[in-house]
Amino acid sequence: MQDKPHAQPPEKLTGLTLTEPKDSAAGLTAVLSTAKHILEEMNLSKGVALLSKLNQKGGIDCMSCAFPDPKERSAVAEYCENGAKAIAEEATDKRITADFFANYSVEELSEQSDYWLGKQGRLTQPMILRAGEKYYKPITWEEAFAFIAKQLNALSSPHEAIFYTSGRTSNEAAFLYQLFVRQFGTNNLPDCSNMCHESSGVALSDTLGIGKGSVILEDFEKAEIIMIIGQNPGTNHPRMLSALQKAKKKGVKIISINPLKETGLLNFKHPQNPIDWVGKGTELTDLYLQVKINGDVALLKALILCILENENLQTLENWSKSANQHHSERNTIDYGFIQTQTTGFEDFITDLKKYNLEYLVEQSGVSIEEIKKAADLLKKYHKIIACWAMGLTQHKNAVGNIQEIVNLLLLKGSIGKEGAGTCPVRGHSNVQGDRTMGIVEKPKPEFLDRLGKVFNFTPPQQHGYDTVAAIKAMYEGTAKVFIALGGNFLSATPDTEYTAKALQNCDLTVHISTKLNRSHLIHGKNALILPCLGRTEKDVQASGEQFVSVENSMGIVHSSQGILPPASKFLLSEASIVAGLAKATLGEKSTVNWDKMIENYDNIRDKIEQVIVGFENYNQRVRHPDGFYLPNGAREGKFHTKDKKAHFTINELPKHELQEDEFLMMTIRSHDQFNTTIYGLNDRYRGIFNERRVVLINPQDMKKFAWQAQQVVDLYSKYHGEERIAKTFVLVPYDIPQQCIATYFPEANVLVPIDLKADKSHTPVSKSVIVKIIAK
Ligand SMILES: Nc1nc2c(c(=O)[nH]1)N[C@H]1C(S)=C(S)[C@@H](COP(=O)(O)OP(=O)(O)OC[C@H]3O[C@@H](n4cnc5c(=O)[nH]c(N)nc54)[C@H](O)[C@@H]3O)O[C@H]1N2
Ligand SMILES: Nc1nc2c(c(=O)[nH]1)N[C@H]1C(S)=C(S)[C@@H](COP(=O)(O)OP(=O)(O)OC[C@H]3O[C@@H](n4cnc5c(=O)[nH]c(N)nc54)[C@H](O)[C@@H]3O)O[C@H]1N2
Ligand SMILES: [Mo]
Repeated sequence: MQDKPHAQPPEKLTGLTLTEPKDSAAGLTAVLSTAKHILEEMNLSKGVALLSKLNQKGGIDCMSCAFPDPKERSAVAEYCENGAKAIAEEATDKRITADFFANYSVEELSEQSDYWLGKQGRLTQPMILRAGEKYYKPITWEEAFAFIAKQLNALSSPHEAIFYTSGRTSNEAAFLYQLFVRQFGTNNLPDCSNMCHESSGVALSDTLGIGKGSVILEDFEKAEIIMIIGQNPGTNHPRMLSALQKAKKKGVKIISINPLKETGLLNFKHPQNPIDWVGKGTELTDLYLQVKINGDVALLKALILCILENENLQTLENWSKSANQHHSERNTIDYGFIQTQTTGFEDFITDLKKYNLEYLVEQSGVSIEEIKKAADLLKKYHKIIACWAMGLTQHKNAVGNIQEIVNLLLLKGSIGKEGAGTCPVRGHSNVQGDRTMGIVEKPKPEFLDRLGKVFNFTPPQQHGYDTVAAIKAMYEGTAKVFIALGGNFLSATPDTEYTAKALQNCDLTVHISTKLNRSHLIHGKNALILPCLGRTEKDVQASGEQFVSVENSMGIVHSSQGILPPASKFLLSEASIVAGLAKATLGEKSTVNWDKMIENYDNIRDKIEQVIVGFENYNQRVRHPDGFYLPNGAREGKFHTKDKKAHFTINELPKHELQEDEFLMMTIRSHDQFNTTIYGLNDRYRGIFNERRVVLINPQDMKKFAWQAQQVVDLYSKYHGEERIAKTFVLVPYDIPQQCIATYFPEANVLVPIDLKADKSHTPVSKSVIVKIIAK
C-alpha cells in the first residue's frame, strides 16, 4: 500500500494492445496524429494560427526540444508531431479554476493518473494549501508573495531554501531568478540539467574546455559520418530527422548505437512532403550497432582498437619521439592534430593495450563483424559528428561514456573543423540557456565577481545543492523551503517514495507552473501553486508587449514571442513572479530595481549583457531574425582548458555483476509523453498501445524463465541492502539484448536508488538500474 496522498501514479493496467514495431517514422500518420492532438484541445483556427508561428523567425520557439531551426524555414510547417502535442498541451482551451480545487481534495487528485492530471487544463489563479488542510484555496498574488517571503526570511540560513529550475524558463526569467536567489544568499540552484546533460557538460569541459557541443546545424550536411548514440530522435527530437535526411542525400553515412532498433533511426518519411508519404522514405542508418545497455565504452574501445589495427601500438605508446614519420595526409588517424592540439595520447594508448578485443566485443554485445564494418568507415572518413543524449548521460560512468567519444573524435582530428565535432542533443528547449544565465549550483568565481560588480552586492561563494543533494537535504531536514520555477520535481527525480518524504518534510513547497502535476500534490506543510504564462501567450508589461529569448542546443540565442491571449486574467509572466518574490523577500535590502526590470525586458537583457560573456549588443542582436551564435572555442579548435589542449582520457569499463535472475533496466520515453507530461497512452513506433506499465524484454529471457507475453509482473531493485518495488507491469517481448529491459519514465522512477548517481556529474542513474522480475 502506498501512503496517501499517492506519490506514484495508480498501479493499474489500462489494456495493452501490441503490433509489430513500425519500420518508418513520421509520414502521413504523424500529420494525422498532429491534427488529432490539436483538435482535442482547441478549435481548428486557433490551432492553425499557432502552428503557423511555431519555430518561424520572430515566432514562438517550440518548447518540445532544444533542436535548432534551419536557416531556411519551411513556409508550410517548421514543427513536428511532438511539437504540436506540446503546443496543444499548453494552449488547450480547458481550464482548472478554484471550483476544481474545491471539488477535489489533494488526496483525491493524487489517486488519478498523470495523464488525467495533465488533461484537466491550464492553471488559472494562485492557490494555497495551508497546513493541515485538505483542499487548495485561492489566494491573491500579494498575499502569496508575502506568505513565501515570510517563510524565507524566517529561515535560520538562506542555505535552508532550495530553488529548482526546469529548462523551459526563458533567459530573462532565469537571469532574474538566479539574481534573486543570490541576493537572498545561496547558490542552491539545482536544475533539470542535473538529471539530463550534466554528464556531457562535465565531460566536455574537462576534455575540450567548453561544456557545450561544437557543431552547428549546417555541419550535418558537411559531415562524412554522423554517429547517433543513446538517442531516440524520432520521438524526442523529430526535427533532427529532416536534418539527417538532408545529410543522407549528400552522402553522409549514419552509424546508430542503441540497444533498441528505434524506428526514427531506421527510415523517415518527411511529414511535410506528401510524395514521401506514399514512397519508401529515406533509409537513415547505414550501420546499426545494437549495443547492450551501458556497453558503449566497451564498444568504443573495440572500435578504436580496430581502427588502430594496422598501427604498431608499441610505437604509438612512445609516439612523441617518433611522431614525424606519421605525417601523411590520409592516415587513419590525424597525427598532426594529435601532436599539436592534444595531450594524454600516449597514456591513452598504454591503457588501451590492456584490453583484449574479444573481451570488449563480448561486453559490448555487438558482433565483431559489425564492429569491423563500423571501424572501416571510421578509418576511411575524417569528418565525424557524434550526437548523443540520455542513453549515455544517465549511467554511473556517464562522464566516461562521453569522454570515450571525445577520445574517438580526437583520434580522428574530428573537432574544430567544419562537418565534425560534438553534438550533445539537449532536452528542454532552454536548458542550455538557463545554465548560461547562471542557473548553476557551482558557479565560477569570475561569474560571481561580475554579477556582484554589476549589481553592487557580494554573492554567496559556497557551492549549493544539485538535484540529488537537494533531495537529501530536504529528507534530512537541513533544507526546509522548496521553490520550483517550472518542472515536476517529484516525478522527474529518482526514488519517488524517498523524494516524496523529502518534499513532505519541508515547511513550504512552491510551484510556478502552467499545468497541474503530481509535485503539487506531494507537498510541504504549506504549499502554493503560482500559475504563469506559457510561451504561446502574449506577455504585456508596462512598456507594452514583450518577447523573451532562448538558446538552442547548438548555442544560437533567439527570440520567442507568444500570440494568444493569456489563459486567465490572473496569470503573471515567470519574470514578474520572480520579481514579485524578490521584492517581497528582499525589500529594501535589494540593490535591484525589480519594477524597472519587468517594465521592459530590454532592461533585463541590458544587465545580462553586462554580466555574461558573449552577449554584447544583446538587445540589438536578439532582434535579428536568425538570432546570434555564442562564442565556442572547441568549434574553432581553441581549447579553453588549463593547458589550452584537448585531452585524451582513460575511462574504465563499467562493471555490472548481474545474477542470472537480474536485469539491467533503462527508463525511457514513449512517443506520447514529454518527460512527466503524458499526452497519451501509445508508443506508436514501438507498436505498444494503450499501456504505459510495460517491460520490454528479450524473448529468449522470457523463455528461460517460462514467462508468457503480457504476463503481469512486479519489479524489484535491490541496492545496498534496500529494496524498492514497482508493482503491476506487463511483459512485452521485444528486440532488445538479453538481460537488458526497458520501462517508461516516470512510472519506474521508484526503482532508481537516490544514492545511485553518476561519478563526477551526480546525474541519477536512470538508464542502468539492476532489477529482478517477479511473476505474479
Ligand atoms: N516528445 C518528446 N520530446 C522530448 C522529450 C520528451 O519526453 N518527449 N524530452 C526532452 C528531454 S528533457 C530530453 S533530455 C530529450 C531526451 O531524448 P532521448 O535521450 O532520446 O530520450 P530517452 O527516451 O531517454 O532515450 C534514450 C535512448 O537511449 C537508448 N539507450 C538507453 N540506454 C542506452 C545505453 O546504455 N547505450 C546506448 N547506446 N543507448 C542507450 C534508448 O534505447 C533510447 O533510444 O528529449 C527532449 N525532447
Ligand atoms: N527515470 C528517469 N527519470 C528522468 C529521466 C529519464 O530519462 N528517466 N529524464 C530526466 C530528464 S532528461 C529531465 S530534463 C527531467 C525533467 O524534469 P522536469 O523539467 O522537472 O519535468 P517536466 O516533466 O519537463 O515538467 C513538466 C511540468 O512543467 C510545467 N511547465 C510546463 N511549461 C511551463 C512553463 O512554460 N513555465 C513553467 N513555469 N512551468 C511549465 C508544467 O506544470 C508541467 O507539469 O526528468 C529527468 N528524469
Ligand atoms: Mo532532459
